[in-house]
Amino acid sequence: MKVSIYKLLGFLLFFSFYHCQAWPRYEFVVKEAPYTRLCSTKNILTVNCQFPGPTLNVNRGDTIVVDVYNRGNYNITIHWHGVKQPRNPWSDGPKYITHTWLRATVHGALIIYPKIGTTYPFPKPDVEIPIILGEWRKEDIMQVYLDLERYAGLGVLSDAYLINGQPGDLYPCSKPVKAILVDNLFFAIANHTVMMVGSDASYLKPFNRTFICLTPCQTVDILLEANQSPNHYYMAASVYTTVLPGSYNNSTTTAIVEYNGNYTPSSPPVFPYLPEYNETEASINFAPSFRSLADKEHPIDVPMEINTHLFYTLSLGSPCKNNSCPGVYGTNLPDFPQLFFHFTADYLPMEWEIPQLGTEGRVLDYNSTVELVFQATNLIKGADHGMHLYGHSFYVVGLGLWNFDKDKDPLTYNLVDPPLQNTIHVPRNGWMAIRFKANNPGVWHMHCHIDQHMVWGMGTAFIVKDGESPEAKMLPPPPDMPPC
Ligand SMILES: *[C@@H]1O[C@H](CO)[C@@H](O)[C@H](O)[C@H]1NC(C)=O
Ligand SMILES: *[C@@H]1O[C@H](CO)[C@@H](O)[C@H](O)[C@H]1NC(C)=O
Ligand SMILES: *[C@@H]1O[C@H](CO)[C@@H](O)[C@H](O)[C@H]1NC(C)=O
Ligand SMILES: *[C@@H]1O[C@H](CO)[C@@H](O)[C@H](O)[C@H]1NC(C)=O
Ligand SMILES: *[C@@H]1O[C@H](CO)[C@@H](O)[C@H](O)[C@H]1NC(C)=O
Ligand SMILES: *[C@@H]1O[C@H](CO)[C@@H](O)[C@H](O)[C@H]1NC(C)=O
Ligand SMILES: *[C@@H]1O[C@H](CO)[C@@H](O)[C@H](O)[C@H]1NC(C)=O
Ligand SMILES: *[C@@H]1O[C@H](CO)[C@@H](O)[C@H](O)[C@H]1NC(C)=O
Ligand SMILES: [Cu+2]
Repeated sequence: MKVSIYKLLGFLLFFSFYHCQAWPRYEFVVKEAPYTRLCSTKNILTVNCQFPGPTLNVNRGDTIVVDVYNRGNYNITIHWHGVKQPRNPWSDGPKYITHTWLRATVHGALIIYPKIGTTYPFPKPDVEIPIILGEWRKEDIMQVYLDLERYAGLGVLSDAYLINGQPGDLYPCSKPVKAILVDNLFFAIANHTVMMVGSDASYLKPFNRTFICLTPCQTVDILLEANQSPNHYYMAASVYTTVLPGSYNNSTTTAIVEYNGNYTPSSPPVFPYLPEYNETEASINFAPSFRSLADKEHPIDVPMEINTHLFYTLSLGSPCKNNSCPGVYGTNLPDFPQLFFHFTADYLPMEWEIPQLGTEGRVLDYNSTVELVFQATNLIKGADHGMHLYGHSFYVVGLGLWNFDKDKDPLTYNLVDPPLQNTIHVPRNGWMAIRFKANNPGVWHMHCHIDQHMVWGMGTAFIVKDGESPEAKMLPPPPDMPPC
């Protein structure tokens, strides 16, 4: 799984293929390769033996072809966040077809530059650097996953966090780096504010921050102005969590930003301020600043008339162990919880911690306009969640802490310039309201991107029906689609 922050800068003309008619073509060979981190070596699954995987640089509107050869031991699918798959739900990465834990090492950045002849809605950057925050476990990643599924335990803690595949010099056996799986991370660069200009492949109205907080697989575009005195500065990331010390890895990953020129760098480099692991305020004051550009060149299309209201609670509970959930799938996911209780109360009855097990999805008519409120609950002390929907990006129209109030909170919705996202951080004991138009036929997985939560069952699917016209119908499956 990946969390990537990339700065979209510069305009690179890599591709001579604009001169010929052929589409740019890339080859991804997925296979194992030995990698050493933290003094020990293990085989990990990689793309082209690279970890993180290769970066693809494309322009908006390009058609590219990626040939993927699987030389690994598991069946996989490859999927890109932020890229629409119109009418094509066949590369969706559901469980039993792909193993999401393999994302721990099979991930990379796709950088989309503006259409040729157009430019950014912000100052054109001089250089561009993808930064991928990740995690490292010394144990084999599939073993971690299988244990989690069999015993429904907590899983092993990460042994390190990574910036572009390296833990950084605060860890043993690690060199300074020049330049996720399960945790929310704070990230900062010493003495520099960063300007947020995009998230999940959509532009934002710029705003500045001295640190940011990302949920697994969230992507942001930040501009860094190199306006400080020439020196060496650490960039660093550490965990934000609501669990107790000892239940997470409190280590910090680093890389170093080096200015060019003749100077004597401070030793050690200047270290940034990162909030404490449990500073909820710091983790949630980020998302409310996200606003779409919502101007003539970058219009928004937020549904104003809603015909499908959904309210999904997010709770930790007792999952299906050893694939013991009944049935294949059904279409009876309730639109509302059977019981409305004080979701975020300090103490909740133990018996509510045991959920009904099921494999239910929700059917949506083509073009339905959906409002979905995620309400985090405090069952088993609650947790933060990183909700992700395939097939559709959605507008985040509202968010808050504590119980959603159906009478008051909708009055505070941002319907003017809400951000367009595909992965969102629903804070512990908070709620988030999203809107989208179900105009992409297919079966689309929706799940928490914190992988333990997903293994514990925090996921469902939207089954979006075909529309009337041929352009509103699902494409046929690929010929090599595995049978049921
Ligand atoms: C799941 O299966 C494994 C072996 O097949 C067994 O050891 C384990 O106890 C089972 N777990 C549960 C919760 O039934
Ligand atoms: C966190 O990571 C460090 C560095 O790898 C490791 O030494 C430490 O044991 C880990 N802590 C926990 C609680 O797992
Ligand atoms: C970084 O910021 C701190 C406090 O804001 C300041 O004391 C220090 O001189 C700065 N370091 C550099 C190298 O600019
Ligand atoms: C953000 O910081 C940049 C300098 O890095 C500055 O030019 C810009 O005006 C700031 N923007 C806001 C909204 O404060
Ligand atoms: C990190 O955790 C270890 C043990 O779990 C503890 O000894 C250490 O003081 C902690 N470090 C910080 C910075 O909290
Ligand atoms: C964070 O945890 C520390 C102890 O580890 C505690 O002293 C502090 O009050 C906590 N802060 C918040 C905001 O909960
Ligand atoms: C779906 O919505 C689009 C855009 O609003 C509209 O053009 C189309 O006719 C609608 N299709 C159906 C079947 O309602
Ligand atoms: C991969 O998929 C093929 C058919 O689609 C199946 O025969 C094979 O057993 C699968 N392999 C694994 C390791 O799941
Ligand atoms: Cu979750």
